[in-house]
Amino acid sequence: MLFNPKLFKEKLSNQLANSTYSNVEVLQLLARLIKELYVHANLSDQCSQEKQVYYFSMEFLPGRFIETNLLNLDLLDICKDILLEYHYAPRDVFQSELDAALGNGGLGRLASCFLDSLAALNYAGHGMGLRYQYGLFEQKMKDNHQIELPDRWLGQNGYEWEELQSNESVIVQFGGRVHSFMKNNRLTFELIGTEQVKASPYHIPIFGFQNQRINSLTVWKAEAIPYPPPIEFEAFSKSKRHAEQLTEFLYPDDTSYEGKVLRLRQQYFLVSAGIQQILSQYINAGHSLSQLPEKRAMQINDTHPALIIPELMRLLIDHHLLDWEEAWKLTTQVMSYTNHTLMNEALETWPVFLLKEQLPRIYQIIEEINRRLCEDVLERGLSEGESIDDIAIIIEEDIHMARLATIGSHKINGVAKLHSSILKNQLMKAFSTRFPERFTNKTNGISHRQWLMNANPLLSDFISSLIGESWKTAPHKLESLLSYQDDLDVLTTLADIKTANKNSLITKLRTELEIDILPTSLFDVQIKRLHGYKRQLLNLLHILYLWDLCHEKPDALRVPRTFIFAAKAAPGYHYAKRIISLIAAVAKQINQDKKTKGKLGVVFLPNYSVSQAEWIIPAADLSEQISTASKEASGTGNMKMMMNGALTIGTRDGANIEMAELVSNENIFEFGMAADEVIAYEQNRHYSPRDIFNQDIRLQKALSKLVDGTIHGDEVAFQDIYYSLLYRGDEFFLLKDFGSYVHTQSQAENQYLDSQAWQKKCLINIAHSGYFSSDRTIAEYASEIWGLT
Ligand code: Z16
Repeated sequence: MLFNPKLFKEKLSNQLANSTYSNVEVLQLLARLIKELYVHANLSDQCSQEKQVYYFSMEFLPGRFIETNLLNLDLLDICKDILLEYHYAPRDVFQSELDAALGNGGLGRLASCFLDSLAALNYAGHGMGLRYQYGLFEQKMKDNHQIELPDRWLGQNGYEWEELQSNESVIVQFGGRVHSFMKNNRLTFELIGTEQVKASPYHIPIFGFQNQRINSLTVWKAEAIPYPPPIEFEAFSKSKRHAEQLTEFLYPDDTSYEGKVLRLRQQYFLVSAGIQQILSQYINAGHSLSQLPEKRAMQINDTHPALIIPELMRLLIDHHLLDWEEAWKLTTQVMSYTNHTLMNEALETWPVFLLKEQLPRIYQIIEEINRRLCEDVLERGLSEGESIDDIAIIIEEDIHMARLATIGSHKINGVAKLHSSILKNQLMKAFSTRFPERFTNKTNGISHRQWLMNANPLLSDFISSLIGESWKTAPHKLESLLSYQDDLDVLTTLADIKTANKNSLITKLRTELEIDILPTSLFDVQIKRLHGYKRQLLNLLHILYLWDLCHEKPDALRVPRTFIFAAKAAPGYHYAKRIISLIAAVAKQINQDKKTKGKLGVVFLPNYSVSQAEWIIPAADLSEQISTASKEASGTGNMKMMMNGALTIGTRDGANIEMAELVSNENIFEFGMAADEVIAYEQNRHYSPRDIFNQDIRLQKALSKLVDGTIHGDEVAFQDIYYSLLYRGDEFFLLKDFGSYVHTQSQAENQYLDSQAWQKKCLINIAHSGYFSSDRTIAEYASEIWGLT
């Protein structure tokens, strides 16, 4: 028995008894003990026969590990007791851990929830990512503007959870040229004159929930290869800088694509390092390559790691001397690809010249994949209305990465039913008609351990007091809560827990940010990346409308409300930053207004992060999920708030649709156009925001505030935003959905007045949220994509 809580207890007590420490020091002590007693003690257990899954992702967004790890190792209560015994406040110790923010938003956080569930379900499933020296920028607000500062998450004394595995370093090659020649009657390819970069893996342990499983998240760091002496310092420091640049920064873009060389190099660095390590470990274990698909599976998280397909082909053909057909068969059987967006501006394409220059052999292989695909398609014939340009990977001078990922994978999935269906029937139509069996849906999920047990202990304990603990490993059992939906005591306790969580948030905001929130107000929450399609601006238009209403009829607002926003904008996304400024400006203005004080409040919380979300989500009453239908592939914040007893106001988009199916329409506030209506408007171009504006006095009043000096005291302050809606086509249909949004908001308000009815809806939502546990999602990937048992 290698897991030994007794030893942990003893060592921790001894250490704490011997001297006094700062909170960070205690945190580091805890991490050291966990690594020593659990990870190192179990290293001998590594050469297992079970199938290994690797989740390749340019982003992981774990936030803090301390509580997750203690919970999973069943040390949380023991640890808290010991800390208290030695006069340390557990919360302060835990909060001294810096968030690991190696991701932008939903995609990276999903990857982290998946790692948690893989371990909890006792699968051998690991993450492969990059060890960015700086994570997602830190956001500060200055004069209502977003300022970006570097995120130094590694801290001054190093990151407590990682461990360098220097014996597993590999070399990644860029540039150079391909030398081809005949050797033993075989056409052979060799790269010469390349730039070589050393890739060093750092392992972060991922513990299963009280089941003895330890998986890993491996993050790769780029380093220069030391020159053999005598060192030419000038040349070496230049190549050192060039190499280290590779893993310096996370690109701060979310759902958008920038064709930058450094990003391409990052992507190749990840997949080449990762697959080299996996293959050499596989071969050292004595396995035969022909069995690779039975023993290994790799998931491509969005197209960012799609170069793993030609990279595996390269290794199999050039290094292991397989012929093309064999190599292709193994590659496609091992690989599968998840698509996370259909938005045009996010679909990656790389210019041919860049690949030729940076990765000449990889380019050759892609060209050959494309040649074979097109040849095959033309041989079998195109169907009516189809052109080869709907299928080819290389069109003119661009390489279409989603197509490469699709043709190189045995399964392709979207992340919610609606999204998968549009993926299959529209974006990838030409592929799905030829390979229908490859297309599937895997609706996203979230770790209920992270987002309910850890983030909301009050609710979690209350649930256990009602239905026992089995929901922790079988989250669908939350459904047994349904039998309490008319139990007044239960509903009252639910309301009390919400109030307690709201008060904790209030206290935190007051002490840390000097922000004051009305405790008795409805907390109306929109927390996510700032993006046009997510429509934070629609939320704001509703706020402006209510503000007006309050002035005209002082008792019109029957429920006091606090609107809570948190969002980072990509530094280069000018429009998104303008919306942040507008929200901040409106917040300032409304909060100063004596006439609406006590009725209406707006806060913009700077520096949104996983750990901030853990505070906000348990305190939310109303969850804003208001994307333009068809644009939000899934959403996962929607699931987190549902699980924590908030009601959703949302469009029929992404996973909202499946939430509504589960709880039925009276327990969710749906509004707005459906996806097919949006798509029809986009195609027929008949949408006229001006017509809607002209007919709706509420919109006229709300929008005029952007330009009449009400906000900012400056006539032209937000004219650009005003213009984007009225004269630049209102790309995301805000005006179109405004009426229905306002109407549905007022229904939500009515409902909130009846606390019991509201809490009943919350309970029904919590009860059905088990479906959105990532344990369910991972179980589906495991059986239908990865072939795990
Ligand atoms: C991202 O976070 C998402 C998609 C994408 O192409 C790139 C990034 Cl960085 C998000 C989707 O927008 C969201 O709807 C989805 O829930 C999430 O990925 C996880 O699938």
